[in-house]
Amino acid sequence: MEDCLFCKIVAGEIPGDMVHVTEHTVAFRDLNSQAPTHVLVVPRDHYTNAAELAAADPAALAELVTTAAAVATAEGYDDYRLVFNTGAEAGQSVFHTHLHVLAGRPMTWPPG
Ligand code: DGP
Repeated sequence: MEDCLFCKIVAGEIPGDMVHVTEHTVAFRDLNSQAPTHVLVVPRDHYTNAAELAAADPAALAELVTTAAAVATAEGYDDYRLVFNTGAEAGQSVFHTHLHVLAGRPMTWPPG
């Protein structure tokens, strides 16, 4: 999709610090890291948010989660937090589905 930042990272048009790549997903480090490990797992195909992806391609949504778990394991963590921000008020700033993987520090609840 034109003018989508994460589509451009998936396509290699903008550099990303890749940590894991599968047929359907790409995982790269978040530029604005909020934890010792903060990785974004995105589908190669463009969907606006997690619910849209789930409706269109449930298997691809599941692969985001299995990829996230593989990333956490590779980074040496059993405990991690997965976050889908959906909508600007919930903190979504890039409108291409992405799963945040956060690990390496204690997580508080409720989130801010
Ligand atoms: P969200 O706010 O949930 O939409 O998360 C978007 C994340 O994307 C945010 O944590 C910062 C990150 N981000 C923004 N621009 C870039 C970029 O150009 N490269 C990388 N690696 N991450 C980015």
